[in-house]
Amino acid sequence: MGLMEGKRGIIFGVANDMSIAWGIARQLRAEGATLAFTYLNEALERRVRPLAESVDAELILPCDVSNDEEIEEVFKTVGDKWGEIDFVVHAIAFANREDLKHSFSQTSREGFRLAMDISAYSLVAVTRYAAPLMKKGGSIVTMTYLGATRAVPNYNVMGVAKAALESSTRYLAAELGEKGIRVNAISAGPIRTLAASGIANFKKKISLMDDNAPLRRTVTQEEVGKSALYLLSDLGSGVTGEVHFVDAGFNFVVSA
Ligand code: 0WD
Repeated sequence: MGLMEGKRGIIFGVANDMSIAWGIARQLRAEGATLAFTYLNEALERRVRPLAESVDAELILPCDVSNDEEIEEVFKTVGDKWGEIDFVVHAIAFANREDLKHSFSQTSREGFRLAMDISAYSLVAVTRYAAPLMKKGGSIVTMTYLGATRAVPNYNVMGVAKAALESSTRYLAAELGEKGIRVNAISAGPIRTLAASGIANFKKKISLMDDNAPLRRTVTQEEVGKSALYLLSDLGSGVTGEVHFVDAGFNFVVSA
């Protein structure tokens, strides 16, 4: 019997087959989870729908997480169909490209607000609607990066948003622990995805891993998926409020 047999949950953040959320979804499905997916807009629906159908998704729903009504609607639809859920994957981030290109002090007020809203606040909003459906407890996983705690070149406003996301993870875990709901973040090494293409010199981040990470390489979507499986299944039952590094050990190396 699979680790996720009988568990149902929602995956936020698949944009295409390179997405980290897709790597997580495949691991969960392989262990028997029943899945729902959200997509940001119609353009992405064309990519997400066939992927979701290939893992027998029961629901494929639109959701722009900058809009509370859309988040509420997702959980209403899921609640009507399933009654309860066991897990949520939050793998969403956004910042204006200009705000990732120029120097950090040039970040606009609106760009700062936008990055915080979509990349950090959305976890709070999603959790608010998810928690009432986690009637037997549950597990929520979000995605972060080392740039939350260190000033990583070019990560800029996204690093600040990830710091807020990691702190939100701890506050949500502290609040929801008594309901048996766990909230954790995975800090992944650099992986080539659509979102990563917005970070200047991203290739250099990968080559730094090849030269300096203890495993002498970066990590894969599949490896992030395996750690998410641990945190979302009963294997992670004693773990909450953590930032779990899946970065080939780079976190403890002083970068060159
Ligand atoms: O190296 C990397 N790729 C790392 C990514 C290292 C460590 C962490 N992460 C994080 C990202 O910051 C993000 O939180 O992992 C998460 C997933 O990112 P990803 O898999 O790298 O990127 P991608 O495949 O682009 O998925 C992120 C998706 C969006 O894609 P685009 O590229 O269209 O912005 O987040 C979704 C969207 O599908 N998204 C939204 N979903 C709902 N509402 C919104 C929104 N407003 N904005 C973006």
